Amino acid sequence: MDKPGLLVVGVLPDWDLEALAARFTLHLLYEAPDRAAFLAQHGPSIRAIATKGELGADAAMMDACPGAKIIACYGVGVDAIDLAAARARGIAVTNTPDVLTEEVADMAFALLLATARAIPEGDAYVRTGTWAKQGPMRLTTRVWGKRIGIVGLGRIGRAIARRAEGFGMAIAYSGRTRKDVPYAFHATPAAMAPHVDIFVVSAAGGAATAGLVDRTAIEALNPGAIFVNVSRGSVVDEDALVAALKSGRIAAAGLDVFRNEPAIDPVFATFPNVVLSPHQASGTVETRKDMGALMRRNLQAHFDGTPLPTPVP
Ligand code: 8YV
Repeated sequence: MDKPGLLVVGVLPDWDLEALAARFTLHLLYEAPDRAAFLAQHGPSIRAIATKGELGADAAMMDACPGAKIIACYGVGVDAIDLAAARARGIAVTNTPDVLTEEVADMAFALLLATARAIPEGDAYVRTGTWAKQGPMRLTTRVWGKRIGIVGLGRIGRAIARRAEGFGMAIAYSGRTRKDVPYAFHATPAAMAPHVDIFVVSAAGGAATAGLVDRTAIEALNPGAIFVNVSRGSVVDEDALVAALKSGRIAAAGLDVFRNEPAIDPVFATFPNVVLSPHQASGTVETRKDMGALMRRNLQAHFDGTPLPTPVP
């Protein structure tokens, strides 16, 4: 019997492609020079779509693959998938929650430490021989014991908070609802901003949070604050963030996500006090293997007619 067609929207590790190829005929959209022509040619044989957090799936893709009744996302964020269009077409959507939570929280702390303690600057200082020529480097900023504010206390936000506890920090969070946690609650990022030294964005992306960290919130940050984003570029007013960096009002930023990835605003690369990361928070071998396995379990369950392990409601 022919294997069902699987549209692979973005690059996946070889170990995933090999495992998927055992069950599906793979159609690699990311290798197609002409997406529309590729979808017109292969769409009719596609029975499932494998996409990624940052790539998603739009209504046109769904219409080009009318036999696809599942979109399995390799990532927790489904903001780039047109969920209303999927629902209207009776297409199930799954994602990969939990398996990447701790990894993304690690990245938030990596960016926080890298910015506050100027790790890239120190690395260059040693590497270029400046240390030997000029002596000690400039002093940096303390992390432990500081006040941290987390925008979005979901799974990832809570994992960041757990790490912050280990650093002896005073923890605050903003979100739609107050949670049963011993941390200070603020209804909005703008209300939280004046009370923290370190501001970490970990809210889910999508229309509901677009521009949530607005100009008011960024202008309310304390002088010398450190800004970290491991969620989505869309959550932050990037122009306001750039203005705060240009004016020197905030000390530094550690950014894993941006608007217009991967062709991000080149201004970010001009700031010596910004640590840049290429949307890599879940990008360890261990976690990506877990994400791939969970995505495949969802696809398998769909074709077996058993309950999906992690459906998106
Ligand atoms: C990406 C992410 O999916 O989980 C998410 O929402 O943004 C990431 O984990 C990952 O980069 C795979 O492309």
